[in-house]
Amino acid sequence: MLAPMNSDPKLYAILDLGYTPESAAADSAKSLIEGGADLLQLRAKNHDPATIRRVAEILIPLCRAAGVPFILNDYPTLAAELGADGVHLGQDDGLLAAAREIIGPDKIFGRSTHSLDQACAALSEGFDYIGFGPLFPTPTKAGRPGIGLSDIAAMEREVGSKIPAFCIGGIKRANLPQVLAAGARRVVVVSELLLAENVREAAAEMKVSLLAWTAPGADVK
Ligand code: TZP
Ligand code: MG
Repeated sequence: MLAPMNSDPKLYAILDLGYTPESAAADSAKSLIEGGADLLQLRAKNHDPATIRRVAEILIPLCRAAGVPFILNDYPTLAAELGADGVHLGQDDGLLAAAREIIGPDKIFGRSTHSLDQACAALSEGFDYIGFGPLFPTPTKAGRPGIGLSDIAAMEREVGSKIPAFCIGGIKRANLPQVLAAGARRVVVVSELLLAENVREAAAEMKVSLLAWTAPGADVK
């Protein structure tokens, strides 16, 4: 059964095979989920489809059991075959309509955006959520400059008020307060969690900060 996105997702974790070997994928995913990840994405750049399929088949039951949507980065056809809950598309990964045609309409579709204009375009196209960043340069997405924090508030007003908008890129426990103070309400985190000594505790720490800062009635700047 499809796991829907909860109504107020805060922490979107990516299990990136560039950081986590296949042998550790299940343990890392369990820790991310136990730590409070609201969505889990499998990101596997430069891995063969057989590996992606194998890892996805381990992660999907873990996500299902926890009611956490499983999102596949790229590969709409594979996402459809695997029964993923959704697919995440970059700017160069084609139109939403094409992915919908492949996977079906009732899934979760996310788009990476790198500017306010792209965020607005993804909203208009009909995406269910966006990623917005990278806020800071990050080795996880090497070669892409950080867009900084200055557009977060406008993006939240124009897009984040209508669909979940997750800030991404170089977000750590140490700079999360700064990101939240700039207006972010949701984040995607990769290396900070996957490289943490204790993945579950690192995720839980970030989730607590996100919930505390953005709780209804909280003094959100
Ligand atoms: N898209 C924009 S930044 C990024 C992606 C996939 C990587 C973020 O990774 P990290 O390790 O949390 O900086
Ligand atoms: Mg992509």
